[in-house]
Amino acid sequence: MEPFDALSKINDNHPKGETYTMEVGKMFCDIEKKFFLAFMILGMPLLLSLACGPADKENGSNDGGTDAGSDAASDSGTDGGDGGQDGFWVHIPGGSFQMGCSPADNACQDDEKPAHAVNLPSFYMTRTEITQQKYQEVIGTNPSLFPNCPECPVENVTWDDAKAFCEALGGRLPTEAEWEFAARGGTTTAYYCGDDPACLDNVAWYDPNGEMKTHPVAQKQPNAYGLFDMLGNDEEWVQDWYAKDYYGSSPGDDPQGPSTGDTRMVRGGAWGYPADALRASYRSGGGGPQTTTSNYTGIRCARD
Ligand SMILES: [Ca+2]
Ligand SMILES: [Ca+2]
Repeated sequence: MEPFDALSKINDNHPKGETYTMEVGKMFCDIEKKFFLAFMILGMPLLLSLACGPADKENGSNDGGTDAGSDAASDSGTDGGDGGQDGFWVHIPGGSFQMGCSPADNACQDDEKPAHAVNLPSFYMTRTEITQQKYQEVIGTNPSLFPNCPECPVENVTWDDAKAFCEALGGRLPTEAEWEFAARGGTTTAYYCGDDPACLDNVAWYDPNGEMKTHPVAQKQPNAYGLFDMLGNDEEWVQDWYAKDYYGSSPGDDPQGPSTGDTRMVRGGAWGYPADALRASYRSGGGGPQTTTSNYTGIRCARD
């Protein structure tokens, strides 16, 4: 199956679809009106409208705080403890959990099943999404499409950019399993705030409250591990390749994802996504090839 066919199939599964930059022309022609407008607002190419015509309503859309890390570079790799309230890295204890479709979740897609036991050694995760300011400090540029917001998560980065950034901090991208374990924070509900999406307003920026843009990190309530914006704001690149049926054959111990694939995973949903796409088990195969960029997709790092 061609990768783009696979993505189209995934799109069919999702209430609002998932569209990413497979080919520039295809992406922008497929884009939902709202996403299209976001680009327009950002001063992105007027010429796209000329090239593609009006956004296609039928095609659905992209499904798509204080920077706790302002002093992050200095403690990267050295914080052996749990990290204080202000720590850049948060210690995530090892343990076992059920990865995939939550017991009371009726919105799960096929790729979230079967739920299966996963065991992970301890690791560290960044308390927040990587901010524009932090990215600028470390890499020397800020590729973000949302301007004038240094405390907002960096976006418009490829998977390769994300990987390179984390490695520059002495870390790496989290595996998909680490991401979900960290996001759940010991919970077994669809969202880490419960099974009712009404709880999301307290913890996440997403379509109903996101106002079509990213927001400074750590303004909403953190999860049980003290991680902010695991759901919403920007979705986050993870290490793994995407395979729809991977959960049927995933090893139980520290799974690393399929050995190869066409698209990389992103997790957590974003500022413009519906509640369904912020579920802890939700898998977006629409992260796209690792050269894809979007103003939905940013970075969170892990390390051993
Ligand atoms: Ca996020
Ligand atoms: Ca999916």
